[in-house]
Amino acid sequence: MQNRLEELRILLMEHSHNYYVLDDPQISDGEYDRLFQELLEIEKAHPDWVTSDSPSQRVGGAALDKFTQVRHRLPMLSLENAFDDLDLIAFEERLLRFLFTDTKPDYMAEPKLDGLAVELVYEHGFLVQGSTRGDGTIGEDITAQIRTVNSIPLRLYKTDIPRLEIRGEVFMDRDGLTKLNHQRAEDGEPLFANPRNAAAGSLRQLDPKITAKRPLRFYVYGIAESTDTKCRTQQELLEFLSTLGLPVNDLITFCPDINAVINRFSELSDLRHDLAYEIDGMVVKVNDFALQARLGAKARAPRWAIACKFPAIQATTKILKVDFQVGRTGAVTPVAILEPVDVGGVIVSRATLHNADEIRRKDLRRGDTVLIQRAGDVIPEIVKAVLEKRDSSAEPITIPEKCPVCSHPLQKPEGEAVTRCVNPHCPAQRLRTMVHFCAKAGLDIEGLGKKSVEQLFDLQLIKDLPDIFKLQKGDLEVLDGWGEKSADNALAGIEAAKTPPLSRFLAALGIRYVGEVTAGLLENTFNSLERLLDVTREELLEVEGLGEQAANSIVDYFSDPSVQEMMRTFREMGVHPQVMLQTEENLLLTGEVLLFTGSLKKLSRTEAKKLVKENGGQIASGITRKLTCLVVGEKPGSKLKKAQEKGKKILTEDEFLQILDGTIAFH
Ligand code: I6G
Repeated sequence: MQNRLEELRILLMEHSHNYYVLDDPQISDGEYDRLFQELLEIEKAHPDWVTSDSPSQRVGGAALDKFTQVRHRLPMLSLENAFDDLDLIAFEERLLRFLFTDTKPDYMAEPKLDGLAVELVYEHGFLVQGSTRGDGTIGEDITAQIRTVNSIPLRLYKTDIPRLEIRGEVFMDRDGLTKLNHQRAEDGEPLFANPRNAAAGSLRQLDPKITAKRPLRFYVYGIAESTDTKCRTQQELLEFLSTLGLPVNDLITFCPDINAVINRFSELSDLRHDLAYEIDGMVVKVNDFALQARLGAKARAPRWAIACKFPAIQATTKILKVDFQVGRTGAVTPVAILEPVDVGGVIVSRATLHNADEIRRKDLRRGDTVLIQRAGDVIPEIVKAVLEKRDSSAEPITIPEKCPVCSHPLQKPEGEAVTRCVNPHCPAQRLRTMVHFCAKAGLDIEGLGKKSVEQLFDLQLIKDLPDIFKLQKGDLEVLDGWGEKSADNALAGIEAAKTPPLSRFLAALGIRYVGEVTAGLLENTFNSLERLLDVTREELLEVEGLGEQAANSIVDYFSDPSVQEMMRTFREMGVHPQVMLQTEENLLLTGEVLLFTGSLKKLSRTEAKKLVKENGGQIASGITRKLTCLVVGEKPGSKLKKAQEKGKKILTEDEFLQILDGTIAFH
């Protein structure tokens, strides 16, 4: 009997694959149902024989209280965008420059689905986890919901791979979305504006039984680590994943060169309206994994792939009025309040006008009819005024002379497009800084979203950043919209935010020109917050990747007495940013400052510098005091002599590579 159960599981798995993945059913629905009933009866008689890959386990288990977080073993990156043929050519040129070669690569081109990226983990062929992309590092565990998607196999055809982290897109096709929205309209529920929202809204149901009723589909696009299989190219990988039973989009094509990529983009632009599902562009990938590995990734996106987007969706509407918003850095941004209009399924009622130069360049007036556009998730923008429709009541838009919030005179520095409120005590700036500090891009404090921070600020419960750490339960639970539970939740979030990674803390402070990447450089180089309090401009300029604007801004910020006082208060409140030293310590070039000179034979300069950074080292700007080692290629020139005179360590290119592959030691 147990053998029959295993036989039924496999039979049903194959028929389900034929139906949902290959779109080629081999038996009738009635026959499938009979096999399924037989399986259910055996499982009912022997509940302990039910396995996680049984087709009976798809229907959706118990509802969850909340989603738990999942850290992706390797980050789920995003993709940079291209918009036309020229951008694609520029993409190839960048690749060739980086690789220091004239040999052009071949590519794979795939339709870009308007869905939700997910990771599926298979251990020994069994699906053990499904998660959302989240912020790329941490997503949500949606295993129970993922299991209900019929085209996602619960068990792969091969079970000899210990662990495989599959990445792909869950989406809803046009037919599925139309039917779902029809039903929602009948039930008086709000409609989903696009397939992406429908997929996300369906997967983020705590009750997987609801997800099971949604017509979700899935296509795989890759794996987390290309070396996990023996495949050498993206093309081989997709063929291999297909043999495992995973659904691979049959419109993915091999392109021998960038011209073929460009042709394919044009073909897909024509084809897109006839497809059963919505696509918003095409993803292009360098085919060869060895080249992909050499190209590596930037902070958020791989260098070897790009998303080429279809032209934006446009509509016309009217500028009703213009508001002026004061941002975190005092920048005053004009925002057009529009007559609400449907742009490709999304109702748009506001659009940024950016700054005075942009308004002048586009000659926009209050009362104008304007053409607006939206590209994917991008904030809508005004393309131009429809001049034929302008009437005499249209009024010029001028930036106010005084801050709309604190009335301090505004400044527009020579050569800059932005008008700024320079009053450091401007409440709008303080509020925006606090919102940023608590938000996802900052310390990501649970329970302190934008609305709550605005409320606490309005009530003067928080006036400055450290005040966040002084909040008491009694302050919060009595407020409108709060209760004991939400107060406890926020306080737990605040407590957890007291020991953030230093780089996260620095990015959260909202120092101009200090985003995630620069904050990372500061953490790696200076290793403590205290060290930054008296950092000099010269020291900052020695950090590779840190420019003059950022250096000036950092010095100005930390030398300000009110900032020094704020840092003291943070300490008193128990806020201690942490430095991730343990991984750094283990790296081969930690503490070393290298410089390359002469022509390298095996590496391009960019690759060489990247290797130094990946191995914990820094790059010197010249033969400086901090330099610890000069790597010399052919015809090294005067730098070699200078470094020798100063007693610096000298390595050849080969020795440098041998150190990195562990053949010889650095010291
Ligand atoms: O092939 C892809 C399709 C969609 C992707 C991708 C994607 O994001 C939604 N993202 C990455 C990072 C890669 N390929 C490599």
